[in-house]
Amino acid sequence: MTAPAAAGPPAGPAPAEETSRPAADGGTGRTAEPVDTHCPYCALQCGMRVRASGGGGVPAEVLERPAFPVNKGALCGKGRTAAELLAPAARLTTPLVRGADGALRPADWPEALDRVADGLRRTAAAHGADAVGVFGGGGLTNEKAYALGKFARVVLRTSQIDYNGRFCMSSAAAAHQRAFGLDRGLPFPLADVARTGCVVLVGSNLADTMPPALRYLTELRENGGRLIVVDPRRTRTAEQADLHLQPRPGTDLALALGLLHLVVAEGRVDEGFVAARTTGWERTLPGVMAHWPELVERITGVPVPQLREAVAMFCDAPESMVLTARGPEQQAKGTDTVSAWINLCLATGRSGRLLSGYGCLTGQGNGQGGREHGQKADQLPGYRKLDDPAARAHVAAVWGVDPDDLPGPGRSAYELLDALGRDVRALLLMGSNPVVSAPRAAHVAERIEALDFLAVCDVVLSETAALADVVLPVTQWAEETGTTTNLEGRVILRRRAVDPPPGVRSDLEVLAGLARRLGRPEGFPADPEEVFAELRRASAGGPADYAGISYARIAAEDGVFWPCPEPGSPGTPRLFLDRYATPDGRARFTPVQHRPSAEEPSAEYPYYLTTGRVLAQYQSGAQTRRVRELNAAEPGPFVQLHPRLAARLGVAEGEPLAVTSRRGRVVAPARLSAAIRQDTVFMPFHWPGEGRANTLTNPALDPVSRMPEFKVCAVRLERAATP
Ligand SMILES: Nc1nc2c(c(=O)[nH]1)N[C@H]1C(S)=C(S)[C@@H](COP(=O)(O)OP(=O)(O)OC[C@H]3O[C@@H](n4cnc5c(=O)[nH]c(N)nc54)[C@H](O)[C@@H]3O)O[C@H]1N2
Ligand SMILES: Nc1nc2c(c(=O)[nH]1)N[C@H]1C(S)=C(S)[C@@H](COP(=O)(O)OP(=O)(O)OC[C@H]3O[C@@H](n4cnc5c(=O)[nH]c(N)nc54)[C@H](O)[C@@H]3O)O[C@H]1N2
Ligand code: SF4
Ligand SMILES: [Mo]
Repeated sequence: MTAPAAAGPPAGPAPAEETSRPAADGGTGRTAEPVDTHCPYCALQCGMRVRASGGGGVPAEVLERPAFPVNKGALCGKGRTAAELLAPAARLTTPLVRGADGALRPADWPEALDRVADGLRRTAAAHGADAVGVFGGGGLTNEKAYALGKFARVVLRTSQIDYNGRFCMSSAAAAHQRAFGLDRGLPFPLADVARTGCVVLVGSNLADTMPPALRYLTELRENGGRLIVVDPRRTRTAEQADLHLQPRPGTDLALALGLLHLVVAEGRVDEGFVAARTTGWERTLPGVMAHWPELVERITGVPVPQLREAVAMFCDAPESMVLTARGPEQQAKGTDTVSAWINLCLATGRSGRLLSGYGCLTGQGNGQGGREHGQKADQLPGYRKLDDPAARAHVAAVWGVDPDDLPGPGRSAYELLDALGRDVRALLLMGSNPVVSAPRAAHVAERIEALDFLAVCDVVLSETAALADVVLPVTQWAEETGTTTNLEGRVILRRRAVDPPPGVRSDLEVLAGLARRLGRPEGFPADPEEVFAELRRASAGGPADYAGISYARIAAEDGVFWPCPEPGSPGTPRLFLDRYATPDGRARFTPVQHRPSAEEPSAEYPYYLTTGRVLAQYQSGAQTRRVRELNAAEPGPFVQLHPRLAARLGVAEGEPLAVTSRRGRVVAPARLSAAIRQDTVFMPFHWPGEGRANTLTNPALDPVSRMPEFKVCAVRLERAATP
């Protein structure tokens, strides 16, 4: 990165003194009572209790919270060890600024915030407001996501904001909107899964990615229900299944069409439901009929008898569900793929009624709420659309600005990262580590380094933060209060249980300090409950309506499901039972056709690479790689491959294997397993460096959702020389 201009005195108004924060423990350094809160990591948002333990080392302990209904006390190893990162030694405790020598050095908060305000202001002055970008995260609380979106539109007045949720569930969100007129990951509580008759789990490795949720699949089978898992690997989740379909990566669209073809051929369409509650079936049928079983077997590799067995299981059950996760969604045709699975549900009447339906298993801690309140490029709070004049007018009134002053939609996440150092020259990043997690990561790192100015808010010095001109150390889950919305659409409350170390501030305090410096002191409170009160008003009347939800209600009711328009309304655990959120109240079929992945194996790159997760590491690993127990369980990258493929390549267990795609080359130890297809290798993406999976991945984007194709690219494999 080019060295930032030396920070002059801020041109904005002189900052008032920044922060006053009441101590959680009344200043004693000890909190006697454990506090009910939630895990910092995935979308299951397991309930837990945290007790401040005082003294040095790890300042808190994580306890079970059996009364919380979703996880009923169970936690995975990540949740159990989450408190380790609260220790001052494990994280950042002072702002860092890049000095004239090019190295990061400690700084005090006023200097650091001045530098950020100055960097953003200079870029906007020289290149226009849209030369300043903002990148957020689906792990941020609703309050932070809301404040970040407002900060971009009102203070920076830039259209260039997006977030890592684009890499996560955006294809399912787009397909949800298309079919139902509304996007809530699960339109029913997770517990319904245990009571339906058949679940098709498409590209989810729940056993590793949401372990406490496995109980619902176990209960399903104990209740006599059947489980079908669709995954190119025989995962721990697939091992639970009555039927495991093991398709080639990137062929889920053909698979869903093939199943629906058999539904039609076998006369199992629910004509009454289709007539009464849907539109578009006639237009959809020809595409379905074009995917006859033998063709689908050729495309997917799934034998016809298995297709028939799956249709029988799905249709013989009185009720059934399809749940998708990243496997089918993180494809350049992810939106159409999810639409195809929704079409299957609609044609069989498995939607809009109790214990039946389609759902997406959202991933990040606030993957649901984070996509509702305005950090997305095309969006305003309450899941309103930025290009809708009525939405602009409503939100502008809450923000006290002229609707015409709100910018329009900006670039999607990968397109924004790709524009860095060119059209977008300064970036404020909060809650993501794209140097590890973005597709074609070497290119993204290069773009980030080409920025004139980068500011990163993080709890640790992530690989991306290490490239910043200013790093702002922020408080964490157990040190702050705020709401998240779990994968069910249940709005829940994380509560402050311990005091943060001196020297860190909350993301909300950072935004307040920057807004003040940039001449917009009002409208950016640092108190989360105040932000939430405004979010309620901004979301009122929108699709994701939080107006009736309060911190007090959440605490009293184990969370409240949106939409909840009035304080007196009960919230909405189950959507679409009477009508869909479309203008005519009917669900919409979408005609879709199978197409190949953006990159298919060739002579030069003969194998599929797919990527994903392991149990003990979380995302870019910025947090979990710093936790001893987790790191011991999964210390580094690997390439999972079938023993027969390994034999052909002459590589043994643990030996370094080079994996090369059109974007780059990585080396990681081979991990042999008969659980994976022989034409496919799998790499987890949690590590930087030589074994970074995203060096290889293809940034081909879905035309609707702008989701990159993390789950399929073509690679070459070679034994690497042992170092
Ligand atoms: N331990 C752990 N848990 C996590 C996370 C984490 O990083 N670590 N992250 C959280 C987040 S943000 C998310 S989004 C979720 C993700 O949760 P999941 O979607 O369960 O996780 P992945 O491992 O990305 O992908 C799931 C499965 O998709 C399969 N797959 C690969 N390609 C294809 C394909 O073409 N078709 C099909 N049908 N399947 C395919 C993979 O083999 C893998 O087993 O996990 C959340 N929970
Ligand atoms: N190859 C491949 N790549 C993928 C995927 C895949 O399946 N395969 N999955 C994609 C998916 S689904 C996702 S969700 C992304 C996730 O990838 P990232 O966006 O990189 O997600 P994290 O690693 O969770 O990064 C969050 C960062 O924010 C910090 N942080 C945590 N909480 C807070 C907070 O409250 N405030 C602030 N300021 N910072 C905080 C953490 O320390 C960490 O550095 O990766 C995507 N990348
Ligand atoms: S399953 Fe997810 S929310 Fe639950 S403890 Fe593990 S990481 Fe945390
Ligand atoms: Mo995700």
